Amino acid sequence: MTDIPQLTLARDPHENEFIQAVSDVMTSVRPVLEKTPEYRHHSIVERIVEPERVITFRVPWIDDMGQVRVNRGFRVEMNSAIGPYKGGLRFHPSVNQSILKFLAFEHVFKNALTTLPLGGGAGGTDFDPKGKSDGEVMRFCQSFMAELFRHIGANTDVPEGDIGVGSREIGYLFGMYRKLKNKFTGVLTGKGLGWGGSLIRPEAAGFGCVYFAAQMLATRNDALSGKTCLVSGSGNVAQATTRKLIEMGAKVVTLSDSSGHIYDEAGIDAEKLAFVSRLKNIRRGRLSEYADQYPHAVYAPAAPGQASNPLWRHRAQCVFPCATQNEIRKADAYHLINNNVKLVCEGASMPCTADARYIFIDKGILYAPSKAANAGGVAVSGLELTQNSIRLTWLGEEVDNRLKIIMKGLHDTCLAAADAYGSPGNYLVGANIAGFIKVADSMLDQGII
Ligand code: NDP
Ligand code: 2IT
Repeated sequence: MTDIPQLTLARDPHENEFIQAVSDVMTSVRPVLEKTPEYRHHSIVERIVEPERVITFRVPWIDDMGQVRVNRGFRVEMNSAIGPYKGGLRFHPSVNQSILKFLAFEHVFKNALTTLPLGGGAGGTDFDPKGKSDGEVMRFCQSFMAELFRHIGANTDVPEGDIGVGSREIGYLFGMYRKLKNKFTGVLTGKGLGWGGSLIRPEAAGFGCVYFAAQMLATRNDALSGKTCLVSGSGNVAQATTRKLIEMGAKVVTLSDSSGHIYDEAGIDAEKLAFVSRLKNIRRGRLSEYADQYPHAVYAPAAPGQASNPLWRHRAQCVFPCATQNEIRKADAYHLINNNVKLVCEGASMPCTADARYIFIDKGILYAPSKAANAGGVAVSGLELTQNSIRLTWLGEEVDNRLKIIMKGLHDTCLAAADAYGSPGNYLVGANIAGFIKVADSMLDQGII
């Protein structure tokens, strides 16, 4: 706890996820702060942990029975030193200010690492889209945007999807923004291809994560081909990660949702993945149906309250947590190590607890923190904004090539920063230091604001 600015603890003692994210960055950047008195003199740390603005608002909507319901909406505008606030909207019952501050804080550094001019933000609501009709989701999104539209804009704050927000929700949100502002601008990313979206955006976080993993393995003269992989989640990031792993010749044996996981020893191939995409994206069903469709696969229900998750007890060389924060804990990390894991690459935001990530690093496992490994999503969001600005749509191949270049540059930047500050090969330290220096220097240049 000594690395967390005391003010953060004093002001927000219950914001556990935010404190975890701040502690992670501050522990890594300690040598930078020691070497750079200007940062201390200008209170960069004290300023960087305080959001520039937090907006909270009431979201009333009418359900299919005619009952009025009320949820809470948020947008955390964390830092705009290098560009408009940028980051996802999460719709999940667990959403609170701590989770959104952690996501927004992560975005400040992740977005800096992409090399694109993007600041950091995040938002969302405790509304649960699960089990709601399309009409209910649309009315909710319209009410949410009826307040949010005042605070966002293509040059101000540009939201995108996150957990529970996919193309359906972005469509309803964009439609309402356009109606309220009478403007067609790139105010949201993740838009449909027919109305300003970018090819490869839906796949970008997962593809980028696999490109990053391939780069890490290459530093040890190794490759993904032939590796057995565990993937968690079955949403946007998990599906794209699985697709790219299959394309690269790896074997993915697990997927999960919040109810449980499936283990398919034969491997999830392209046809089985297409079944999962239809199940999750169109029918919005539960992953347990996978084992009905493919009876050789085993379904295990989630075991909440236990110290470890049975998904991480399977043997694999490569692990891609792609569901949610803190899904790999200390006991899970030891299970994976005992099963000779070689690489852990975070598709989800902060999916490993601090204990778990330090175990991986201590044991010499290739470990990529989310702010580096899943930056492909926000990077292609930046490319979507570029295409909107120049009113052009690039070919998928062009976007994918740019994504590959960004992920390679990001990988090398992390290694170079880790090296320069005495932690060779440590991607966690490298990502935190490189992202921090870029934002801190921009803040210094722009004065006390
Ligand atoms: P989706 O909503 O598409 O999928 C989320 C998946 O995770 C679902 O399978 C969901 O299961 C599962 N899940 C959600 N919450 C929990 C929980 N509390 N416990 C167990 N499982 C859970 O979201 P995304 O794929 O977009 O996002 C997943 C992660 O990736 C998040 O951490 C997000 O921040 C990060 N990310 C997303 C990007 C994007 O562009 N969308 C980009 C970069 C990172 P169920 O269906 O049961 O809810
Ligand atoms: O966590 C993430 O990187 C996202 N949810 C995507 C954010 C974005 O603005 O593209």
